Amino acid sequence: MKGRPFCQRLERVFAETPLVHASRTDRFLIVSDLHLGDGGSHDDFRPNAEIFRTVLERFYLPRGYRLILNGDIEELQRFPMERIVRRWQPIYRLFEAFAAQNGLYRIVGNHDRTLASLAAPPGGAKAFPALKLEFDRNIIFIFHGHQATLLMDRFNLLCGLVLRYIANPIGIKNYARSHRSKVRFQTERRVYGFSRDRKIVSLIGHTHRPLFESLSPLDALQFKIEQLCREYARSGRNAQGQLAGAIRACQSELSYWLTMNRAEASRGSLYNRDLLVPCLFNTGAVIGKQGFTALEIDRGLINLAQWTEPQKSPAAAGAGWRRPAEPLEGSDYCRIVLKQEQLDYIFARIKLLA
Ligand SMILES: [Mn+2]
Repeated sequence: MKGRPFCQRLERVFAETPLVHASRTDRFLIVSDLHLGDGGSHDDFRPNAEIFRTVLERFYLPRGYRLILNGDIEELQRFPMERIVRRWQPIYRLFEAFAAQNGLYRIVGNHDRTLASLAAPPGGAKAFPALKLEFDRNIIFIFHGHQATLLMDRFNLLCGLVLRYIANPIGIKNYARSHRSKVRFQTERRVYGFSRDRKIVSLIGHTHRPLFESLSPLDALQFKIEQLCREYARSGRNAQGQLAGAIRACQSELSYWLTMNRAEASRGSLYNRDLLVPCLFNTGAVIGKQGFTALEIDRGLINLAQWTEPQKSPAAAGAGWRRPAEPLEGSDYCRIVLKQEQLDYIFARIKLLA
């Protein structure tokens, strides 16, 4: 893989990114892909604007989290900056509050790439190509992810434009969808290989698909169901009733994630060829269909959190196999920790397995 253009590009970004030292008491919130627009019906951010603003202002800001915006914050391919800034004043004030109180880092994506040339983009932090967090010589490399598939993405954009303005036959639409899924798969596989070779953690966005320890929620649920079935076979009658309930809850959550990601349904895990190394994480997108996902680095732990309205997600029920959803006081929203692990344990496995 070394020597390929994408690899040289990632290598260069990696080498040029300065280290930010972090400690076991630090808290970081990492989000990506807000795609802020002009507030009109083509603005993808609009449906989640309220949940995003409320949760950041009432949960993460008062708890001292530093905010890392990992790319595609503004949708500059479709809207001019002035209109975005005018429409989303409350969001920019929130970014400024993080910058003033806790700390704010901005990383560019493919839809807001031009920000890197501004000395002070709106929100109060200069934008960089990437960020490296260092915990005792272990590195978490945070970047948007498009660098792994630049050319394919450009082709994808062209394809999208052709679809929007010129052609509309069903054949081409299906082709575009399968192409997008191929690009996403390739982005993940390339970044996975890059981080495994360097024995680091990479934390990306861009594909809009959450990943934790290199697994999607779908992969993780399938493993969980297998593990519960094994436990069921070993257990007595009393425990079996409870386990059967937990298995049913996992199954209903599995079908929820399948409807959320139809493209995923047709294909299995990305990494079944090798031993799985937990070196790739993805925040998912803020413009999710029912709430949003984010990664939290919380005093030595890393969490994949989902924020949603309780009635909208089967995971919120918990059903005896996962901690129950925590409501955010004074709002209709709740936080569900989908996955959680000790950073030390992740670094140790990468060192041993990669
Ligand atoms: Mn992107």
